[in-house]
Amino acid sequence: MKSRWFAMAVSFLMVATAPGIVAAEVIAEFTGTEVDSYPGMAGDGWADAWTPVVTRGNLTAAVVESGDDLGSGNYLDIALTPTSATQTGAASVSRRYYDGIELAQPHAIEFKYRIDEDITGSGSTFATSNDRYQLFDTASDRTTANATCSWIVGVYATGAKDAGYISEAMIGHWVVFDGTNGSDFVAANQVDTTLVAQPGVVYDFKITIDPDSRTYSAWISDGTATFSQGGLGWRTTAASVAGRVQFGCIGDTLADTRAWSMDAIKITQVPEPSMLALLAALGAAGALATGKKG
Ligand SMILES: [Ca+2]
Ligand SMILES: [Ca+2]
Repeated sequence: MKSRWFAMAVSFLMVATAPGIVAAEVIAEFTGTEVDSYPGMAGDGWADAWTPVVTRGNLTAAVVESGDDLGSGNYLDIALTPTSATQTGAASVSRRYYDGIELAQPHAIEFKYRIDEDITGSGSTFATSNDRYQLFDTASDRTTANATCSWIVGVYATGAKDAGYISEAMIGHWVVFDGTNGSDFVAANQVDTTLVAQPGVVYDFKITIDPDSRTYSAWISDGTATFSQGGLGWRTTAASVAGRVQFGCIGDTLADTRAWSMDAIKITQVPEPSMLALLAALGAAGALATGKKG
């Protein structure tokens, strides 16, 4: 009895840890290698280099070397200044992951992110519906979110409340989108994390995609306070995620400067809940069979 359970557990673990099922990791740490710099190049699970997307603006993106401000060595420092006095400027950096990550299977996207602009001070230019930070997945390289997004995380200004994008309580907070797979970008489809987006604070993110239910979970921490919620609906009607990580922003005047730092991007396949349950059941059965507790 004991040996049969042992053999089953061993064979199951061999399957579970086989290449392509659990093992893959796609990473951006800005270490300076050909693949892992900025803009970098295709390789190590990335389909291409980082793609800067800019509309009416100057985008600067530079690797800060040997800095440890975000807690993970080199990091990427980004800023946008609009170049039109009459129209909105916008920019993002975008990269597609594909190799080793099954987009149709659950996977997690982790990263560190810090806003480097005073968005709350009395002289702040972060004020209108066209001032925002937005992190998301879409079907094409874009500056900001649209209807093809699966997950969306953002920080919005007072004007976004007036435009109906967020509620008043969400102004200046981290906000996550909770759509209905074809839903509008309106306050009713947003969730207030209650985490204030504080300049200079490093936030850790973990977005976990569940393609079966076309939902995602969001976990955000400032090192002390944590937001965590699952079952967040995608915005897109698509059956699968696009497989992009995109970090974008908008500014609406020449006086605006959006600025942020980012690092430690890690995309991993995660075991399906059914697989975890099976592993747990095997572990419990194995413990019973060997007469051990715990
Ligand atoms: Ca790094
Ligand atoms: Ca502005």
